[in-house]
Amino acid sequence: MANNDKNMKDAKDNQLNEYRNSSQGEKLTTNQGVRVSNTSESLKAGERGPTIMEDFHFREKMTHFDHERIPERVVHARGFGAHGYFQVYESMKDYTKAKFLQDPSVKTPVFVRFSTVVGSRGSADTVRDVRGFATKFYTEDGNFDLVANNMPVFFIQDAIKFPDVVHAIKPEPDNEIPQASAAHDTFWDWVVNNRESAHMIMWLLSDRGIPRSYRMMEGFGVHTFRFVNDQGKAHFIKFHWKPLLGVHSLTWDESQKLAGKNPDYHRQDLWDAINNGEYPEFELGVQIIEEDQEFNFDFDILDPTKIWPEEQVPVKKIGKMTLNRNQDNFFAETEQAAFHMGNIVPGIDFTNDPLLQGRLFSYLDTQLIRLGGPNFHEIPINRSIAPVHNNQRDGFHRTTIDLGKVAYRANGIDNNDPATASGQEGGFEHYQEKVDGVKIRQRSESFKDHYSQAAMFYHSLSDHEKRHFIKAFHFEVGSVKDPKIKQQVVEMFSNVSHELANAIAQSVGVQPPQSTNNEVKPKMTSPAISQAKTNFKAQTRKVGILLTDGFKFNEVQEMMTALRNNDVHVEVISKNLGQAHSDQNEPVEIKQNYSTTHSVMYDALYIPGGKQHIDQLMKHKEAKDFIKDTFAHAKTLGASNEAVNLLSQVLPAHISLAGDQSNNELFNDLGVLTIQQASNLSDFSQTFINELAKHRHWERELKDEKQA
Ligand code: HDE
Repeated sequence: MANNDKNMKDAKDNQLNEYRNSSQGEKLTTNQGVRVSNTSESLKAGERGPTIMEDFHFREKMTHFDHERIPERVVHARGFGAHGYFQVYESMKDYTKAKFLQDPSVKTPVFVRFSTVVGSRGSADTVRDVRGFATKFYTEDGNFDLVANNMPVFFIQDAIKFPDVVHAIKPEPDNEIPQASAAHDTFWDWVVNNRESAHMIMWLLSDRGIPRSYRMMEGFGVHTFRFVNDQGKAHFIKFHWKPLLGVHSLTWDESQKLAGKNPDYHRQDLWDAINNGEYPEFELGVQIIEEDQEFNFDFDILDPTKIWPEEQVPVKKIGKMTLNRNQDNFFAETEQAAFHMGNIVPGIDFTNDPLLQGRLFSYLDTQLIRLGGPNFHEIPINRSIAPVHNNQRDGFHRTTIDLGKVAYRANGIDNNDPATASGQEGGFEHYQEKVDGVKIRQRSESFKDHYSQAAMFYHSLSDHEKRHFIKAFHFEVGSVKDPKIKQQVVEMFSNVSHELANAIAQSVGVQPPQSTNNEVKPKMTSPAISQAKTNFKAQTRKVGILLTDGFKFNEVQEMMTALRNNDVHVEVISKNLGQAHSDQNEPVEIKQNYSTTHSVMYDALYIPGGKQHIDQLMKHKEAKDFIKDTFAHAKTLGASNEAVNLLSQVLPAHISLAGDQSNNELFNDLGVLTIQQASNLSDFSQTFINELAKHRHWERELKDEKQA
């Protein structure tokens, strides 16, 4: 593989191509290439007789099947991958000598695996959880793995506690309940006894825990790393991924319904977007701190339970990743992908963050059994595109055929090859940090403040985010059975906010906090924590249209054309699949019936006019449920002409509709758009698209609550 190949994307694709295998037009064979004449009847002694041992094809087929499963990852078991490429915006030479961060014309191939953490491989995508965001950069200097999450802090400060937090959050061991959920006694018992988790709990129970899409989440490297330039000068850095579509979340009710209606919601969304050519894009950002500024902050910059507030240390956007190719085979690529914190390239280096240090051990170790031995780097998805030469040999599933006799160093027979490389020749040289200390099992005093940033988080949320967050506590802590644990949660979070602690106590049936004067007053808020000021776009979102026979064709046509011109997807839904016919008998294709879809699969809903069609919809309970859920989940909802009557019937108490208005006047009440006596929908459809771009109309939740 030429090192000077500018189009590195093709380099990985070409490499994978050597392993792709299509059976189209081929004969069925055994694994030894022997053609098989019959694979549906085993070899028997007589038609009704016993199966014969000699049936080598039966034995091979069955043995392979019996061993088709490998252990799932102990965490991040459920995931989904995609290929793409990364390009730096301008040379980062002043900060790092990493080759993939030098030349804007170079496309470095990447493979990304998104995941949930707690659930097993078959669990639902939309559960409340941290999301993994692991990226393998196939650089010309070898593989660099950025193994990130969608939250910037972690539960613990020292890796030795990882088995404890994972045991606590996983299903309880006596009955393996609950699946993919933190809402149970052992987890909250662990939280109240491990208060460094306070800040991470804030992120987990916020809307960040239920993303709308993998395409709409941020990624964070969490730890403090180093960039090192070719002069050997280092800077402390933190990595960020910023999605161009903005950061958006589901509502809790929606995420629960989706878990049943479509457990594959997130993977389907990613797969479809890439297939449709709507390539998800993420900008890579870095926060940079000079080495001599290490102690200038009121938190320890090595503490993984702390963020560097973006208002204090801005995120510099240095490049962009585009995901443009779906995997060919889930098992071969997503399942066998092996990420490792130690996959690092010259120009990037570690720090003494004790969580990072422990991860350096765990990732390599975990692959040995999962992937069956030490040669998992030879699995196509894990292979570097930079040449690999060393004296490591043999082991399970070795595929490389190493030539020659020599597998040791120092050697004279082969001229001491393979030779080591100096720093100038691209050899990895560890940053020469001075380390001086006594052996000690103790945490630094500077890691002891667990509440300041948790309080900063709380006070940085917008009103609707705070409401969602408090409700998340009601569910999570309300699901805990032991009143003692619930009380301890209230006491613990009274350090963050008494308003919050009281709201939890009231809902989960325990006493308000006993402590007084313990609430931490944050020195600052960090608007970047909130999702309220993210990017808002209508593109790639999905709109449902409810139809039955007798609808007004021009209304549907106008709306569909406007949506499609804005790269919005449209699906027509009715009671039965097939076609619906307009009042002038024009046919429209029905994509989904009430059983194959649900309101939670859409970002917005539109209902056109037409008397006969609306009379029918009024009789469909499912159509009414569609409207109620669209409304309750704060989504854009549009109705034209006769459809306005349907909305007034389904949502009588909630909303001011154009029912009282007339004469083609567009009425917009918190994203519920209505118009009557309209012959032309051009303004209406444009407003519908603008409202759709807002993602949700959260103020509607307040109105809903007041009138409930
Ligand atoms: Fe992981 N983590 N982790 N983790 N992690 C794994 O490695 C571990 C942590 C993250 O898509 C495992 O290959 C320890 C932080 C992602 O394949 C395992 C500690 C962050 C993935 C492991 C942490 C992560 C993993 C399980 C505490 C965000 C999925 C399977 C020190 C920065 C990678 C595997 C994929 C997976 C260990 C904490 C992200 C067991 C010991 C912090 C995205 O090795």
